[in-house]
Parts: sequence; C-alpha cells; structure tokens
Amino acid sequence: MTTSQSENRVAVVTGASAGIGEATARTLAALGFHVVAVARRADRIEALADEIGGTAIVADVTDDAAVANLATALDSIAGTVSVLINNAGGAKGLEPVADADLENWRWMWETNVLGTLRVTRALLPKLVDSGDGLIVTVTSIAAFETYDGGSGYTAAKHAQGALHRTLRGELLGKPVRLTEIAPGAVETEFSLVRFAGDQKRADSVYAGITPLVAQDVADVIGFVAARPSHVNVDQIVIRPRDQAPNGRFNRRAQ
Ligand code: 8X3
Repeated sequence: MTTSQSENRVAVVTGASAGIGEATARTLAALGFHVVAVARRADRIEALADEIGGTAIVADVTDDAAVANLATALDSIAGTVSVLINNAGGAKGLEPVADADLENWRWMWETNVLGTLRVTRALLPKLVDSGDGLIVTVTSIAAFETYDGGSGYTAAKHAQGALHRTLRGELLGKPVRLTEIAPGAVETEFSLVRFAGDQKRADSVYAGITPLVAQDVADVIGFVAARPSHVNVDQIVIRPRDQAPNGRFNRRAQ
C-alpha cells in the first residue's frame, strides 16, 4: 500500500497513550492513515492526536458504555474503519498459582480478553464495510508460552490469542484480514504497571539485556498494514536477541 492508498482511511489504535500503541499510532499516521487514538488518559492521546493530525477518543476498553460511545463517535469521523489495532492490555503481578491474586486475574482478563472482545465486536461492522479491513491484535509470547509466576497473564494472553485466531475462520470470505503480533520483552510501561509502580523492580526485568523498544514492534505493524489486501500475515513473534522461549534471557553482568 502506498501512502496515497491509505489516505483518509481510518485506523483505530487502543492503548495509544504510551508504548507500542503510541508508536503504532505515529507509524500508521506516517503511512497516511487518519489515526484514532483511544485510551483512558485524555491529555496523552490529545497531545498525540494533535501531533499526528488524528483524533483522540477517551475510552476504557473494560467499560461497555465507553466502547459503545467509541463506535458512535467513529460514525461522525467516518462511516468505516479500515484498521483496528487491539493493543490495550497488560499484566498485574507475578505471583505463583499458589498465591494467585484474584483481583489481578480479573483485571488481566477484563483488559486483555474482554477488552479485545468489546472493541472488536463493536467495530466489526465498520471493518467489513470498509471493503478492506485489518485487525491486528497485540498479544504476547505469553499467548504461546508459560513461565513461573506468569499464570494470570499467560492465561489471559492465551485466551486473547484464541479469540483473535477464531475470527480468522469466522471472517473467512469477508474482506477483513487478521494478524497476531506476539512481542517478547519490550521496554515500555509494561513492567511498571505489572509491579504497581515499583521502578526498581521494573528496571530489573530489562537489566543486562537489550530489550525491544516500542518502535521495533510498531515498525512490524506498519509493515503488516502496508501489505496488499490479498496478503494475510497470520502471526509474527518478535523478541530481543537476548531472549529465548520460556523465560530465558542472556543477561550480561551489570
Ligand atoms: C510481555 C512479554 O517477555 O516481557 O508481553 O514477559 S515478556
């Protein structure tokens, strides 16, 4: 797709206030999409939308009414949506199953799984109506693997991946493509949120390795969005060279 082909096409990015979502919003805007940045933090997405010539819509993906309002607000911007990036989500806690915190599990299920379900279901008619829709769901390597202490997050990410992959069959014959992007360690607010603002603990996740940065993932999403409409990139796993499957890292001495 050239910039002119994506001109005036609408791309909705959830979790656009920081990290992978923010970088993806910038990347899609540079490709010529009109980007609708969605998140809870109004000040962040309004500044981003101003900068990239897009639109900010404040919505919490765990809130039914907010997602319904998002769909209505999109009607006034454009009748259709060409690209949906399901990026909102995250982790809370790193407790073993024996000490599992049910509130953390509920939060992870609500944001990663039901959040993706709510937004996807609400925007599906608009994606179909575009005649050339694309849904990118940012899952994680946690959608394919398990690791000690990660059960709440890996369970939610496995479920989010299953939801996304199910649509690949259910939408067969409809003009909507589906891509799952599964990143490994990306240095964003992810670990800060997981560890409830404990910066030292968050930093230790990336100590001695060279993690991915948000733009590394956004570049891949931009590549996917720029493929011609007959090409469906089903899944991409992307992790740092310093990370192998199942929680193994090459950590250099600090
Ligand atoms: C997060 C992946 O490797 O940081 O989605 O646990 S990792």
